[in-house]
Parts: sequence; C-alpha cells; structure tokens
Amino acid sequence: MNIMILGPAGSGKSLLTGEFGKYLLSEGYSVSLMNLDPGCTYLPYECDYDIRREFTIWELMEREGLGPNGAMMRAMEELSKIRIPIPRADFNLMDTPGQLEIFVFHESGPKVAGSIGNLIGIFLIDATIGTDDMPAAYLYSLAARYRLGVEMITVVNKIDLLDEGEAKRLRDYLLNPASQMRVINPRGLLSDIYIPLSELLQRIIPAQRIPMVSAKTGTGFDELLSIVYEVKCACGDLT
Ligand SMILES: Nc1nc2c(ncn2[C@@H]2O[C@H](COP(=O)(O)OP(=O)(O)OP(=O)(O)O)[C@@H](O)[C@H]2O)c(=O)[nH]1
Ligand SMILES: [Mg+2]
Repeated sequence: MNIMILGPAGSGKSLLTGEFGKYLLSEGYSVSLMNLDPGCTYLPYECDYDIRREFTIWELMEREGLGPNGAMMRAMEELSKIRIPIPRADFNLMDTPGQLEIFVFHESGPKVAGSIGNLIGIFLIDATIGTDDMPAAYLYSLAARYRLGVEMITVVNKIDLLDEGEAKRLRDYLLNPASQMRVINPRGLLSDIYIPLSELLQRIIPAQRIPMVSAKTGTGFDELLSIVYEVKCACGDLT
C-alpha cells in the first residue's frame, strides 16, 4: 500500500513519515520510506528512496537561474517525468514537499499521484492552529483530495502540544463541528459563508473520523492504522 503524507509547511510530514514507519515496523509490517521532497536539507529518518539523488532544488536554482519557488515548480515537472520506483513493501510511506500548494496545485501533482497505483493520502493539520481555524484547514485538505484524486485521511498532528482543555475542545469540534458555532461567533461577510459551511462540515467531518495524533510521541498511531485499513476496504482494495 502506498501512502503519500501531505500537509502545509511544518505540519510534521517528515517526522510522521519516520515515526509512523517505525510504528508499522514494530507491528510486523515491511515498510519503505521515500522522500519526494527535493528541497529538504534534513530528514528525521533514513530513506530507502530519495528524490534528491535525481535532482535538488539548489541544483535547479543554480542551473536555471530560478528562485526557490520557481525551482520547486521545475522540480515538480521533473518529478512527474521520472518513474518513481515503488518498493515491494507492505507500506511505502512517501514524504512530500513543504510547498504543498506547488505540489498539489501544479499540474504535475495529479500526474505524480496518478502514476502511483494503490495510493491513499494522509493530510496533516497542525493542532496548534486551534479550533477556530480548523474549518479552513479542513477545506484545504478537501481541495488537496479532489485535486489529487486520491482517498485522503485528514489527521490532526502535534496533539502533544495542546493542553487538556484545548485537546478536548478540538475533539468536541471534530465530533460535532456545529457545537463550536456559538463559541466562534463569526462576524460580517464571514457569517454569511460560515453558517452554510458549518452545516456542510457538520455532515462530513464527524463521518470521516479524524484521528488526533502526535508524530513525536506516537499517540493515535493505532487509530490512524485502523483508519488506513478502513479507507482501503472502502476503496475495494484489501491488499
Ligand atoms: N511537538 C511536536 N512536534 C512535532 C510533531 N510533528 C512534527 N513536529 C515538529 O515540527 C517541526 C516540523 O516538522 P517536520 O516533520 O519537519 O514538518 P514537515 O511538514 O515535514 O516540514 P516541511 O517539509 O518543511 O514542510 C519539527 O521541529 C518537528 O520536530 C508532533 O507531533 N509534536
Ligand atoms: Mg518535511
């Protein structure tokens, strides 16, 4: 099974790749870790495949006189042209670039995702953004899901950084988004879109089951794995 780890810059993609990988190994699965971020300087895990062996952002910047974002766009074009070798492990975890929007909204993102069979996504939301901004972050995960055309598990990461009260508020929100409506109290134009949006989120968020995890401590990994299996079964693929 191939799992692409996606999320905004700094949301914990690389740490989760390494730590969830270790967890899966400890559960008896074979795992390979793949880095698809040509712009990272440090990885908190040893990878079995590293896109930086093909090209790096710095090489592209120097060779083609590009800035960091232009080089990342070029890198994504390059990525969509090469054939990514897929190891024969139970789980191949794929770490993706920090510039999520370049990966997801550039034409190469769906191409890369489409070229990898048996793929699902894990989309990380940083828990420290708080409950009020959760709807916006969730919509971002939906956009990534529709754009890449893969089943996506939305995951709240860094739960260890919340105190008990914050964690409870977030858990309550994920079970019942409408419960926070009175607390958030949107004003002006936002209230016009917030109410229908909340009604929509009320229907889809609780149905989706969003695990709260910590890539640092491993909290929530059991639940995440069970959701991975649920999603694969729902796609009709039990491999
Ligand atoms: N406390 C805590 N810190 C975390 C957690 N996950 C990631 N971090 C920290 O958050 C920072 C960013 O983590 P990364 O794994 O590099 O995030 P990323 O999404 O790969 O970052 P980019 O590739 O730069 O977008 C690092 O300092 C991590 O140690 C977590 O669950 N809890
Ligand atoms: Mg990273």
